[in-house]
Amino acid sequence: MKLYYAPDTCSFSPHIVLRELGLPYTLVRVDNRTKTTADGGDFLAINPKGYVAALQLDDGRVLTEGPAILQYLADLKPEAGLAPANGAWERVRLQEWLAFISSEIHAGLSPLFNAALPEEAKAVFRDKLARRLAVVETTLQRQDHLLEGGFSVADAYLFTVLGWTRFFAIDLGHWPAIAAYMRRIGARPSVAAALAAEAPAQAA
Ligand SMILES: N[C@@H](CCC(=O)N[C@@H](CS)C(=O)NCC(=O)O)C(=O)O
Repeated sequence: MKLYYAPDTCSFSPHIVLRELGLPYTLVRVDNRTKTTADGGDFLAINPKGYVAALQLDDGRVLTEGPAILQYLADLKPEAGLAPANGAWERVRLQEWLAFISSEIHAGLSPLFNAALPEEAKAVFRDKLARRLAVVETTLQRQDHLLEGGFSVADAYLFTVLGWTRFFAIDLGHWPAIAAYMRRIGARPSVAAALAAEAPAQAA
């Protein structure tokens, strides 16, 4: 498999999951501005949507959209327990979290990256985000991970997008359970290894 990624983006979550699962894969860096790959390819030929993450299977098929990629990977090795079995109530709970992270937190943070957006508009998104984080905080006050059963692909995704708050001076210390969660997930060997693997690219 090949994971098309860009540093400091949502592709970090399938990267964490690939390492958690110990599956063989190759990382291919994408330049999101030029839509080219580090090996000189046209990224739009891989993913016409023009964004990471994209997962290319060994037979050439390409899967996009983070929540779909995460679940596909987890199901390759169900014994690792990164996603409950399809059909189980907890699987639907996982999908509920993935949808919430995608549409409320990932998409909620995205406007803050937009240099053209005025500060007053960004303040609206910050307020909305704070309300969404309150929901996460309540859950993490009760349990260590988003699912009661333990670490799942949803945690890899949430950890990734909440990591962007450092770019916007959003202090996660306002949500103590989230801050503790970030330290907990950040201490996983898979996270450190994925960070290290992407670090040389960041320095480039
Ligand atoms: N709906 C997509 C969104 C992916 C996405 O937002 N990718 C960003 C990085 S986090 C990107 O590559 N943006 C570049 C662009 O849109 O040109 C998903 O959930 O996978």
